[in-house]
Amino acid sequence: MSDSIRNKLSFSCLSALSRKGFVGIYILVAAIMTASAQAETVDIRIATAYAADNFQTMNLQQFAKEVAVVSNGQVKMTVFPAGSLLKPAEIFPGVVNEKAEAGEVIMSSLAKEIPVFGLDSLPFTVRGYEDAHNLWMASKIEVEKALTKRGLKLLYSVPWPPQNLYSKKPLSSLADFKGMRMRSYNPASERIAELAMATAVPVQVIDLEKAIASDKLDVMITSSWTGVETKAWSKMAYYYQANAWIPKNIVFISQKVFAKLSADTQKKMLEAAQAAEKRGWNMSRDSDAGYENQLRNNKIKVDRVDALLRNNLDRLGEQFVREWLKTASSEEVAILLKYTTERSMK
Ligand code: PCA
Repeated sequence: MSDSIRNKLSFSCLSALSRKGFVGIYILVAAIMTASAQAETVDIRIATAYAADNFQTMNLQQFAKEVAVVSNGQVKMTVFPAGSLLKPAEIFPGVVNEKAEAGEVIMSSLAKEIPVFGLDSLPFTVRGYEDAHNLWMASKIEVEKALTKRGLKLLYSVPWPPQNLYSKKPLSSLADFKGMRMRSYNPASERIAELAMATAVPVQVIDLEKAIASDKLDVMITSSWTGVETKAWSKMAYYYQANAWIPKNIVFISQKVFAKLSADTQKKMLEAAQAAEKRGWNMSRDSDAGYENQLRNNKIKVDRVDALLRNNLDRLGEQFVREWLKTASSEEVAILLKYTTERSMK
């Protein structure tokens, strides 16, 4: 074999080899990239107490979907509705203790453990959504601090429609509540039952339809939405627009889990959360009247509160706030002051 032929052969062998080598390296790099992309996929289970077709949960689902899209599938958020991952009372401690990566709870249910959350259900303190939003703006920083202390990060917060009174019998003064079985779902509704000389009956929303239908309750405070979802008309005949409070759910994630995401994904998740907050406030506000109509269509008498009962409720609310002020921290009082001062200037 001539040298030139030998050279040619060895060159083509070498280049074939190096092509093979290149392909090999390419495959190797691609495999590493895929593996690391797979390793970066973060699964986030979100626990909520509310039913899949509730507006809060539908909004949460959409948030989860949007996060999947903006993170190019790297973050997979799965919503577990109706207490299917953690029972309602276990959701908050469950995320703190890493039994789920994220959760949604109604803030005021934790008013005893986290006093600043109690601001959210001070009776008759907000007159409507605008007030509720101002209260949220005044309290958000302290709520975030309370979550940070527990290793959690706030994603967003959305209110339920105003909390109104459902009753089997007509209500015209506070005296009518005496001895009634009144459903409670947070310390505020529990204390109101006590102050009204009713008996507080704690019932989580997932058990509420059954509790009403099986005649365990005479009166309850909740939203138009929850009244429709629980077919309150099975026993309740009256609905009074008492506007007790406009309580908010918060959606939060474990800080540890959040820290696993790239800075870009974190930013995108927070943007999607902001959009969810805005969308949720609109869903809540815009659906309330329609849900009250559904109550009417099912023969519940929807009415305003009569003057005497209004007066009684307002006094009761004042007593509640006086009690709250005795136990509130200076930060909480400052929030209330900020909110009431700004409100009085409008
Ligand atoms: N529905 C939930 C929370 C507030 C509301 O409107 C409930 O009744 O438990």
